[in-house]
Amino acid sequence: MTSPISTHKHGSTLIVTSNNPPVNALGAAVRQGLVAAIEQATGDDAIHSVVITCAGQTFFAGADITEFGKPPVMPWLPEVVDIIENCPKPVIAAIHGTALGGGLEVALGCHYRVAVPSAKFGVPEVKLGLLPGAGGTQRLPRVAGVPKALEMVTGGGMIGAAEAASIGLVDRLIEGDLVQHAVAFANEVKDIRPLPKSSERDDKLAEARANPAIFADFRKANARKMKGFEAPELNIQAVEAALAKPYAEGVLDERRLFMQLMSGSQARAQQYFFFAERKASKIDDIPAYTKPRDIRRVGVIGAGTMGGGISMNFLSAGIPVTIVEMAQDALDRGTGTMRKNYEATAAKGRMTADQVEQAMGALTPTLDFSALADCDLIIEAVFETMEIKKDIFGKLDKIAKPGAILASNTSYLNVDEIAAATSRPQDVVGLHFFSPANVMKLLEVVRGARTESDVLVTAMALAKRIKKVAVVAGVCHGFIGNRMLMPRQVEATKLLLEGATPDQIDRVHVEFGMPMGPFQMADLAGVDIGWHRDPTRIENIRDALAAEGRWGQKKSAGFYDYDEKRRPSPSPRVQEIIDDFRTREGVQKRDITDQEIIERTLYTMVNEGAKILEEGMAQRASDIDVVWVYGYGWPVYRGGPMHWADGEGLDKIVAGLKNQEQRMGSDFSFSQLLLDTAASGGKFTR
Ligand code: 3H9
Repeated sequence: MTSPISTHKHGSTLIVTSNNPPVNALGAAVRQGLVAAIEQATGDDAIHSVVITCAGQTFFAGADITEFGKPPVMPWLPEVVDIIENCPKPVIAAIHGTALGGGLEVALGCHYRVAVPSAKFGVPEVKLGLLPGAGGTQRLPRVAGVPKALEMVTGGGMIGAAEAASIGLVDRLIEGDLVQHAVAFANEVKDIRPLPKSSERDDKLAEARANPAIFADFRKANARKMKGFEAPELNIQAVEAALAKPYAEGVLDERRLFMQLMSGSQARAQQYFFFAERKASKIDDIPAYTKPRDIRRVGVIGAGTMGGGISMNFLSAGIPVTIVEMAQDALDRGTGTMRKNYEATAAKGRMTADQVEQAMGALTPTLDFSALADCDLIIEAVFETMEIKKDIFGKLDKIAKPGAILASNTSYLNVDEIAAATSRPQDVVGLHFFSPANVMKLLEVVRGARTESDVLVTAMALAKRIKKVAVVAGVCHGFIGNRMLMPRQVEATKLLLEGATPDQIDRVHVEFGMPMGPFQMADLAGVDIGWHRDPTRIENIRDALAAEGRWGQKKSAGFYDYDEKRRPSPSPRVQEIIDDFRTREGVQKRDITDQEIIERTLYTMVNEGAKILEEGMAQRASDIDVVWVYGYGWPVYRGGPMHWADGEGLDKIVAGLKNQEQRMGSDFSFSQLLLDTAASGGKFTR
């Protein structure tokens, strides 16, 4: 097998090139090739300097994640980085694309770093439940300073080349041919001794030592973001070691902390999720050569919260939008909200005033439905009523140009029935955005019985363009996400009658890692959503709350009471309503354990997920996990409901559900797939 590392001499410089598509991951062959190249440079008197560069789209994007969990192949990356740093001749990293994780660590092992202005730098290990384990937690603070290193290792985000240069992570920015300029740079520095080694620097550590509260302050300021995750704290501890100990001891701490993380369930879940997310974009039964349709202009019907949010996605990506409403005031309100949202983003420094104008300038608001005629994709985002949707699609059928994609943002309704209102069901698809649509990353792409392959491929490609993660769902009530929410809601509400409080149920969910529990979510979304609006018709607890105007946060009263700062507290009135219902229904009050709440609200979701899978409504179990992590905030360190269930043990899930089967009554039935997989000792996701 040929090595992905090749070398050639250019004068007295040895140019070392990695060619390991797609992202130059630092797999075993790359590591071996790098060591051999450094040995070659060391042993050749005619060589005075070394340039390490990468072919293809990017500099090394990190260790090869597919090797994790397999028997290690030597040399290990930390050793490789040390070998580079100990090369007696200057080594220069020539960086383009993304220098990430182990890739940045290799660059830090080099004596100098030069980069093109578009290059990006980061240590995303924390997103895989890890820390930069090839000396990165020790070298990065020495080079970039402790505050920046803390931000980078715990956040996992990227910084641009200009910033990298300003903090000393990059020695020179290069316009023009990267390798040619890197060689020129190498010639400039080839005689400088001693060689600057990241591991030997102390100036920036000394700055940090002057502020003993630096770590405590950082922990406090970021506590909310890091809650529940193990990796950020261990990243901090590793940087603390860089400050407190000599380099040689600091790396030992780094190694110990790295191994601790690597052997934990969070790292397993987060690495699983990395691949799950990438798999979600693939549709198994559609050939890779299927070409997407060209989308140059998007139409959106409805300028409400959803329509506005959906439009913003396209505008932000530079795709013009025509937005249609029925009345001028609704149109003005909608476009006004969009502008306000953009301006709020600009105020936070995440957009320039020019970009706001550019985005708003690409919006065409109109009351004229026929203005949609030149759109390549039209997304309907109006009331969740089948009759209205059918009427709209009937009208669209008459005005949309041939080949235009007609999409519905429905969250529950039957996309096939909507498609049947047109003469072109092959062009109809569901595009279920999650609220707030300009923020939430998830997009459920609902595949109708007759949806054409190229329509689906277009939807998936478009999702990428607007920076969403798309998951394909089949036509069923609530698709993947909302369908799994239903059994959770049913059981959570029954648990109130049986003796649990909203507070207890929500606490169990929040402790599990969800951003909020079912009743906090109801209060946020609006208790009145889907309510029949007849205050005399009180059939359940939710009806009773809605009838009293307890519509949730917007009314400062819902399942909780809210103060003027929207802080919730348990509501005596809600408890009265629950107690009344209990008496009315003749339910016996009893103590509910936290475990029962988990079994009835989370195990039931897993069961529903298994049904979705066995009915073919999701392509794969990992897609269900992607929906729950990106659509509902399922903690990524638990991988998603299906991965979590595998970790719990499917036999335990089945046993828990059997325990509760009688209490759940006719609301519950087992998924045969869950029973069979558990019985055979199988798993959904591994
Ligand atoms: C690490 O470095 C640990 C060390 O500190 C310590 C060691 C001791 N490995 O994302 P894309 C695949 S941990 C293997 O769609 P993009 C990916 O699965 C690592 N495979 O492209 C996909 O495969 P497929 C720290 C990888 O252009 C294909 O490449 N580094 C790796 O949208 C294309 O990926 C990271 O966490 C990998 N490291 O984005 C960086 N990376 O085509 C992770 C990607 O079969 N990577 N693949 O589905 C990324 O963030 C993005 O891939 C990147 C490109 C920004 C580079």
